[in-house]
Amino acid sequence: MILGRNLPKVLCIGLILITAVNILLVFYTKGTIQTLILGALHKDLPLHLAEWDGTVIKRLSHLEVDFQHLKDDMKLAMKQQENVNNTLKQAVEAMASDTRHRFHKKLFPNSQLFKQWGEGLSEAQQKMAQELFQKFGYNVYLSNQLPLNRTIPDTRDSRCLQKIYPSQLPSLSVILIFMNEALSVIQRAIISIINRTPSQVLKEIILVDDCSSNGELQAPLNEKIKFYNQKYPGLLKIVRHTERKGLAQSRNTGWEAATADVVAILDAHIEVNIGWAEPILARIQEDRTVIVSPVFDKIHFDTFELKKYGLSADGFNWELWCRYDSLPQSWIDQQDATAPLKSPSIMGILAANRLFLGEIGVLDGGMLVYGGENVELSLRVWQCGGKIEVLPCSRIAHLERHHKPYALDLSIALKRNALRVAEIWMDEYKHMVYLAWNVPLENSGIDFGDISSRKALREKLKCKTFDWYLKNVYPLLKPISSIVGYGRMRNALDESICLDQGAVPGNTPIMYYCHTFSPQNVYYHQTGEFYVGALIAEKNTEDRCLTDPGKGENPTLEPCSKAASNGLNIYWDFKLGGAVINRATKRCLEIKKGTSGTYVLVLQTCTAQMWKIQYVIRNWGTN
Ligand SMILES: *[C@@H]1O[C@H](CO)[C@@H](O)[C@H](O)[C@H]1NC(C)=O
Ligand SMILES: *[C@@H]1O[C@H](CO)[C@@H](O)[C@H](O)[C@H]1NC(C)=O
Ligand SMILES: [Mn+2]
Repeated sequence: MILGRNLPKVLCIGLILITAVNILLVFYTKGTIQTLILGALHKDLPLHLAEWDGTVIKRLSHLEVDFQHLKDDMKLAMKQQENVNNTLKQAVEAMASDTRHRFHKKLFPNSQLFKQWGEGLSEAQQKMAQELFQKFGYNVYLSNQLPLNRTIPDTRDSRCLQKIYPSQLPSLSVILIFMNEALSVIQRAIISIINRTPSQVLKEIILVDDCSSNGELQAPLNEKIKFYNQKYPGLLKIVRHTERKGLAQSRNTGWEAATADVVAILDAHIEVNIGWAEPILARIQEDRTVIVSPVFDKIHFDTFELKKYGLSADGFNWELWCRYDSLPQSWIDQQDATAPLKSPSIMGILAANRLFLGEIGVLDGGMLVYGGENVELSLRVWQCGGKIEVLPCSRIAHLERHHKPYALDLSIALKRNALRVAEIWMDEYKHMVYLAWNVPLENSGIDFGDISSRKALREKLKCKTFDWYLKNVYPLLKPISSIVGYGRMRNALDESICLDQGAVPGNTPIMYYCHTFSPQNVYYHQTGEFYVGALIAEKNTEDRCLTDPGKGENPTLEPCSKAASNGLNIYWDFKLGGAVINRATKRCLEIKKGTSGTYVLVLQTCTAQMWKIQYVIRNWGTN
């Protein structure tokens, strides 16, 4: 499960906004050019057109009939012309491209599929491509045309090519799990595995179908399997779920069917790269307790082109969303680009000694749909005596979907799974997951299922504590124990509006209509700080604190520890249902009617306004 590289959500939203503005600008510019040129042809010629001789202009009017022909003529004319005016040249290009589009009208100008791809497709082809894209979340139309055995760039560091691996390596079962994947994508995965894995180690490829409804994954897939097995007897197996069981249980099904020394449990929308298996098998042969992850490259959902990703550790935040973390200094200091990289977590795809993975409990079958099962495995591996490493010389290209058709809102499943992980593995730090998701600690109303057997497993394996994990494996996460109230902050004058972090980028908090997204998360600390916005609680990134700048009537948000060391006014007195008073300036956080008649957030002499915060920890606020 890969969800973007190292982009905090805030940054993501910012980028989306910037992109949106850029798109608008692009359209605006193109529109303007078109208006200019078409206008120029129909009305009086502007100055720079008048400089051209009549022939060229006559030719211009023919553009719509046969633009390619004319473009050549234009080029000739331009060569003949001494002082070619660049502005006009560009305008002509724009018009030529406009004409091309008129031959094949863009039917879905707003579809992400056609932003970088699809030039020259007929309307029927566009319709088909768009329909497949909606259904699968990637460009199946293109996938169906690309060779199943296509080559992809070798993205390994050159030093990987010098590595020598033992001639005797453990045998390998590759497990591909899928649910309504495109057949051509699955076939490309299979063929990449057959072509790029030493045949003496590749024992089997096990397909796990999590109850796909797609017709082409029934008989047609069976036919393909038969076909491959004629060429490679017994290589392919398929296990089909008769009901949908989700990611974790599909991986378990694959593990149960596997028989080789090592299992590699992969998604079916991948293409393994040259030499991917040897580093994995050699490392697991060396140490049976290591769970390994390859390095991922990205296959673009629209063009199917490969983008090389740099090496990074696999991590997660307090919501348990996975993400990429920067390389630890200790790894950099080794100065060996091929050295295994100790990693707090896996992204989802993994390889392991089959028996060891069984001993520690494979995957938690109680994790539903998608998300969090990778963090659950990771905590279990580390806390129960194993380790996780990313192997720089093993690379797998992974198709990053534009959207996941089976779960339009992934956060619902992840939230539920995250609470389950917290309850089983995170001991006295589990509140951090509840806080990050803005869920009450008691009676959350979220059913994370029966955890007794997983707790018994933890007991049986004599696993270490989450405290040990934080200190020894993932010190980047910074648990906080001083938070006493959290959730939405509402003023009694109008409870339909909530304290909100305001525009990003920007540091001016506002009052805004209450919603359920993290920009309205607020965390009040016993020590007096108010964090506003999504909870971060990490060593290298600061949460933002509500601040009285001391002058003017607008509060600000400042990076907390920097603000503290600069002596800014970030400490507030607050009791549930009472005023919010800055300890240094004695001003109150209040709301007042602005010029437009709506309430705005201000700092002013206290008028005894009352605030409430959604959830309370311990007995805070009652005394
Ligand atoms: C093209 O013509 C316009 C209008 O006469 C002029 O403003 C512009 O500088 C010219 N561009 C070039 C590159 O000569
Ligand atoms: C792919 O398969 C075709 C047909 O078997 C073959 O001609 C071609 O050389 C193969 N390409 C690669 C890159 O292996
Ligand atoms: Mn995937």
